[in-house]
Amino acid sequence: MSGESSATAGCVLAVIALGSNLGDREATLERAVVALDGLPESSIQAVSSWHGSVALTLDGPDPEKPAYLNGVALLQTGLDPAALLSSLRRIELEHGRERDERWGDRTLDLDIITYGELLIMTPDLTVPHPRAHERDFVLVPWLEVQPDAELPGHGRVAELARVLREGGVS
Ligand code: A4P
Ligand code: MG
Repeated sequence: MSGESSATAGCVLAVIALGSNLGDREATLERAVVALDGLPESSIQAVSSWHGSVALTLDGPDPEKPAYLNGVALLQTGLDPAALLSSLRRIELEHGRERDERWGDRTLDLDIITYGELLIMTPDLTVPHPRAHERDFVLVPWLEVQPDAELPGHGRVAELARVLREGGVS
């Protein structure tokens, strides 16, 4: 990873959530991190460990489905949000992602959780990710790499994770 010494790294910190529940999940996630680090004007600043989680489907958690590995990466980038999203979709496709069913099983899912402090609401992109605040598989790995993180519009990530852990509604 090129880290802060990268001469081409941009100035916005984007929080990227990674998930996989098909194939060699860990290898796919590790390769995705390398691909993220190789994007133009971008460098990975930190990567969480991989956390196992029960598949969340449109009908709720489903332990019969293949389990996920999830994690979070901090990416410093000069790409604008639309360019970053299309880069993520390309990396997903390069790792065997097929889109047939919403919240269906996938080799790789890459979501933009935050892009600096920016609020975005276009047909293609909602940032911050509208479901991040209620997902322990996003919040817990995010805290690992950024203990003082804030989710714009929702507050401190540590507090959101605590509420989820204690079974409350955030
Ligand atoms: N899109 C809008 N905003 C964003 C954003 N912030 N980041 C659009 C990335 N994409 C964003 O996503 C559909 C469209 O969302 C994209 O084309 C993009 O234009 P998709 O990846 O094609 O489909 P999806 O992931 O099935 O849909 P969605 O609604 O994004 O799903 P979620 O909410 O990301 O949930 N269970 C576990 N345990 N772990 C998981 O990681 N992930 C999901 C997907 C479901 N269950 C899970 C997990
Ligand atoms: Mg997605």
